Amino acid sequence: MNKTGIKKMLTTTVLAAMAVLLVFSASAMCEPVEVDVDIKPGSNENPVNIKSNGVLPVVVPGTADFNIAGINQTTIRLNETCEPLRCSYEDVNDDGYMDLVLKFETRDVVNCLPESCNDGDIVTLVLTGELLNNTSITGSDDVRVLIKGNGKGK
Ligand SMILES: [Ca+2]
Ligand SMILES: [Ca+2]
Repeated sequence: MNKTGIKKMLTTTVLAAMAVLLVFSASAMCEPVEVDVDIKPGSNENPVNIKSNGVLPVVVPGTADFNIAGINQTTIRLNETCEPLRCSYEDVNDDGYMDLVLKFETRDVVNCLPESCNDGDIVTLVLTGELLNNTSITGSDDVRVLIKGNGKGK
């Protein structure tokens, strides 16, 4: 093989490699960005009384790397179907970064729990949405299902 042949082969290889890289980075862009989700800030157990008529607060904390102002609030859903009642900005955990505070109607959240829930069950709620640049975001937190009235919570 002469020099031109080798050069041609190398160019083809490089082009092919670049094409593969492009495809890879394009698919990486479609992957949802993982965000932190804190249901009921201040509580680790996150009890949800299914008889409650109250609201369930869900916080997406902002960080140095993640500005919550970039979230398109109208796209946010909990377990695919629950729409937040209202959204506000507040530095809930007092770390200097604004956090997104979402309030969901507990009734709505209960409706998207599995039907076979038992008292004390731990259920993962998944929050999904989009950023203003259409990048998908996703995050989750667990709640503890309370079915019997035990006087705690509302
Ligand atoms: Ca919590
Ligand atoms: Ca904060």
